[in-house]
Amino acid sequence: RERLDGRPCRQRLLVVANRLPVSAIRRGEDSWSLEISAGGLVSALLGVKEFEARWIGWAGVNVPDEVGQKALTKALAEKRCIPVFLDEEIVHQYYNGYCNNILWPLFHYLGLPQEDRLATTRSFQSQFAAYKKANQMFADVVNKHYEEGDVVWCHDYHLMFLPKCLKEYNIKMKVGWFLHTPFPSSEIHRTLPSRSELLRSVLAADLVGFHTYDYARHFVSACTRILGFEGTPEGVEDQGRLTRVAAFPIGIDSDRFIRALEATQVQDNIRELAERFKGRKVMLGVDRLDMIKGIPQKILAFEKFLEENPDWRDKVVLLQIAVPTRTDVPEYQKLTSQVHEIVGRINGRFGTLSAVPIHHLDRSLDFHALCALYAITDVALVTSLRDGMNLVSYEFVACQDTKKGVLILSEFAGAAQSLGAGAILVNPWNITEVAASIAQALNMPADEREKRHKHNFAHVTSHTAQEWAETFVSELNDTVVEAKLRTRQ
Ligand code: ADQ
Repeated sequence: RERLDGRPCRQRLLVVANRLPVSAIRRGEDSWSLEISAGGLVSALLGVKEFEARWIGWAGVNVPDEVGQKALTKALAEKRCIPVFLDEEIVHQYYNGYCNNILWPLFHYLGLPQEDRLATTRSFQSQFAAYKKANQMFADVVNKHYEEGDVVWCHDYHLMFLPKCLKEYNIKMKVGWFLHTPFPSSEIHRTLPSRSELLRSVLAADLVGFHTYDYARHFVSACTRILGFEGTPEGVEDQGRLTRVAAFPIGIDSDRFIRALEATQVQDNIRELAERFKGRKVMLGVDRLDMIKGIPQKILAFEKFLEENPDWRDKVVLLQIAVPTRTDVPEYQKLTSQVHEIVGRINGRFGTLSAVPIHHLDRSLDFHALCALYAITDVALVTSLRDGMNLVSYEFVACQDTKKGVLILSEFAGAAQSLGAGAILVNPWNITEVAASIAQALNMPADEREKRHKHNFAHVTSHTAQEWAETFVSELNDTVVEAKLRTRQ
């Protein structure tokens, strides 16, 4: 394609994700204020220079009226975002229901919901119907904005039905799909009532990507065992049609963190924090408050460490920053109370009039405050029970070039594959082992810390988010679109 002035246009990349990277607040009948949320995906794609990215997704708000929808569409267009409008009932059934209550726990090995079987079956069916309907609504918007030559990159477990919907519209559309969570063992995926339909829909894509080789292998096994398709070194093949399947480990925009450490605001914050925790080693946890992050297990391991190491009791503090998410879901409310109860008990048990061993904050921190915390930390504790990758571990390493602190990392986080050589790897379910790792980390000699940090820092600064996005998109561009749909059901 060429512009009117004859210069070639950059290829357009349509990024489709459940949520747009903005928070939208309604100011009046036809006015909105928008704030860009600088997540990993946004900075990854800002770094991809040879493509012109457009975002398609839900803005996270219910806009039932046409005036509001028009105004929001116009405001979003300035940020290169295109909204998909979902009503409250669809959001309830598709997002809270099928995505967060069924797929999220299942993909993290927490199984399907265990309530009354009949009720579960009924709600399962209506939630799956809503999931398909919502995916079709995303597909309608993509199709409306698609121009020949665009590439379409679908993200995550919310949109597993999308590749098929898109190919039904236009078989020549180049479609990639990337999963940010683990893909579980095929034995786990087999329990999902809609297992085959979802696999077939994903296989309609030209390229399917995962964070690790293991997740890619689990996906291929699910396709061979459940659908009877053939697994090949390139991906999954059926009746001559190949879907490329590969690992594309995500990274972070490490320069953004390294640069932030030089900002005056961050330097001031670092000095303040160092003063406040003078004489004590700082341990840090930063997680969304989600059952997959293993927060109760982490805190119990810290308690065991304090129990077994009385000399450390007034010399170490654990800062646990937990951003509440999905706060309307009962399991998440239960988790919050459980964490509060454990923290209260441990602080009551080991606290003194002047200090407590655990500071637990139920909130998000802004970027600069987070960088300062990462920088003053001696030991970071990432104990996810399962985690697609875990970017907190990467962010911590990026901010540690002065201090050279230790990373304790769950072997069930995708990051264990990349940062395993520099971190202390643990089984987060084994509280005794995690407690022993805390002691090992706090007592680690400086030369060993330095050696481990160097390894991880080299990885985090050379495998960036930008490189991840570029590799995925250029590989997607290289796939040959086979203009036929699978016919086998
Ligand atoms: P998440 O489950 O959200 O992502 P993670 O990869 O750790 O997990 O990313 C969380 C992001 O939120 C980080 O950038 C972190 O800085 C930020 N964050 C977390 N707690 C915060 C707090 N209290 N205050 C401020 N910021 C906070 C999903 C998958 C992961 C996968 C990513 C990317 O579950 O496994 O690594 O997508 O693919």
